[in-house]
Amino acid sequence: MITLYQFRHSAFCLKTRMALHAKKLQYRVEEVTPGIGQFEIFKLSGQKQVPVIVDSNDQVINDSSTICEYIDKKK
Ligand SMILES: N[C@@H](CCC(=O)N[C@@H](CS)C(=O)NCC(=O)O)C(=O)O
Repeated sequence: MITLYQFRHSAFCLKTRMALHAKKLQYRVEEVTPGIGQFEIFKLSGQKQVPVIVDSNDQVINDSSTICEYIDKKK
């Protein structure tokens, strides 16, 4: 299962959700609180922006385009 860390109203996060839906992948969403919640994002991914996904194999990926490429290649 993929976990998507996001801001609900972010276009970059919408782009990521659209890619997940296009591939019919199941995922869960963790809504990130702007500011304080980004500390966890930084600990997780080494940078503070969303979207970030964590795949079940513990792969952590940030940047919506990189995430879309990962999702596209995923079986
Ligand atoms: N190039 C990044 C941009 C991501 C981005 O700008 N995310 C914004 C939300 S729309 C963000 O996390 N802003 C918080 C910040 O920069 O502290 C991507 O495509 O994912």
